[in-house]
Amino acid sequence: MTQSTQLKKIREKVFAGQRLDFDEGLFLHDQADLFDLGEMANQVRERKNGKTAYYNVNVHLNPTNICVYRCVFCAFRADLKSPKGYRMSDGEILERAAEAEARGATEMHIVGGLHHEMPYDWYLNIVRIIHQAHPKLHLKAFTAVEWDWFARLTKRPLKELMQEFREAGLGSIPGGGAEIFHPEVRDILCEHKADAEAWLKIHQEAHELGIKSNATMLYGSIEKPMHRIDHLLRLRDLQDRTGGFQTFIPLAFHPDNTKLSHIKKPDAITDLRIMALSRILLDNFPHIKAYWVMLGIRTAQVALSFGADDLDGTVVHEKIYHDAGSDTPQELSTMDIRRLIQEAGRIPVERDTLYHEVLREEGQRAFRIGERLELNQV
Ligand code: V47
Ligand code: SF4
Repeated sequence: MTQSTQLKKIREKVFAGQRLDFDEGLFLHDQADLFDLGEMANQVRERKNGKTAYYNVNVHLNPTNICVYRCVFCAFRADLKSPKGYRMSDGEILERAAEAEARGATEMHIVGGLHHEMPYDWYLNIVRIIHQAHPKLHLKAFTAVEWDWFARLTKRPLKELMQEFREAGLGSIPGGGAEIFHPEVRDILCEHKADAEAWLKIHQEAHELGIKSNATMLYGSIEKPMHRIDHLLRLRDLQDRTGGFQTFIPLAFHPDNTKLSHIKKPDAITDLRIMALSRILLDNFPHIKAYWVMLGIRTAQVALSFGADDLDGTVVHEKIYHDAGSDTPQELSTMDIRRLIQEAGRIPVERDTLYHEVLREEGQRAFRIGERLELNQV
């Protein structure tokens, strides 16, 4: 089959809502031009989410950066005795949660390092004290790597731990720690932490308990195209079985201050290609997120026409990407986010973590493209 016949066949499948296989994914990755990819991804995006672009009002909390692991792509972690290392007290954590509520946040995104000395109860207590003080905040807490660590610390079954956390106030699980599943890459990036099977099993168990989660892929370090396609299809396979994933977030590697600082950060074209490819291949994921902190505001805006239907949130206090060289602002106001979405020709909708629309004032639903918004400032 010639290249153009193959592309035509794939386009027809995508437009008919049919699933692509590994070879077709690889063909698109290597051969399709940016506009073909964008057109197909946008078709899938609009079929699933129309012209809507979601955002939420959230705050990040990284209770510690001290970590037993040494992932080579990570600029955030610190050794136990390092001057850069920190661990927040309960008081500092509660202060951050009070700040989140005062800003009108509906979500706290809580992830961090695996501290050498802190017991399981320390992590559980973080969720408990925040939930007790601010029961309306949705707590999206701890990546699969952290959950794997909790199971190693306690030697208890994961589902039991998740139940315990849910009773303490856990709402859902973020998508971090997935990196690249394929062992040829994973063994180099992060040798000792939860492997692909463990990561997928943890999300499966969460889904079986009715806990929703997200998924990510770290691209642009040492992986090859086939590793990216393999990663996406493993996620699609689990989603077929559980339906528990809400959002996929492609994460571009940021090299500054990491052991891979000789590698160049992916360019905007790569970012858009991966965004589009993810939307096309992950036909069973409801949402694809253009995480503006990682992409930069301009590329995130364009990504809303290359498959993405979500910009994440106001964020505030982001450390992981800023430690690794991100020059995006520390936060965006909801007014900024709504304006960015409208400029991209999309309809801004504030969502909560589980994608319910948040209506803050009477009539907000009426806001449409072109209107200048003064509402929703927090
Ligand atoms: O697990 C760490 C990645 C993840 C670097 O679920 C890096 O809604 C690039 O998962 N360059 C944490 N990536 C962030 C994350 C996330 C972000 C936004 C929303 C959600 C969600 C999840 O960041 C880590 C790791 O995969 N990461 N260091 C780096 N230098
Ligand atoms: Fe630790 Fe997470 Fe950084 Fe790996 S990515 S070193 S697990 S903080």
